[in-house]
Amino acid sequence: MATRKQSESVLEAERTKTKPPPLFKVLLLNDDYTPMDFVVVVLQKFFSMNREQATRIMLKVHKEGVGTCGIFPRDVAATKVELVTGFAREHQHPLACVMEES
Ligand code: TYC
Repeated sequence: MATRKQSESVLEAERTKTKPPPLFKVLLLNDDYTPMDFVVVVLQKFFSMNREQATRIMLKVHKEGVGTCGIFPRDVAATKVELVTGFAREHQHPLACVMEES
């Protein structure tokens, strides 16, 4: 039978080991073919941005090669990457959307 002290130290050991779940950045990469207007639509549709925010991020990606659309838990980020990639391919655009641990 564990004493109160013993069970408290087990609880403490478990609690101090617990890490917050990792977060992932969803990134858009530049390419020479995807129309600017299409990228703006993607940012509005999948990342809840207004037209001004979406245009700012699109231009950043266009000029710098990469830009962050948002930061999410793993499963949310993975779903966004799939939905954006599917939407781009449906419209025959090569737009690349990836995730990385942040
Ligand atoms: N470079 C593209 C063009 O000139 C626009 C673009 C922006 C493409 C952002 C992809 O993630 C991207 N039409």
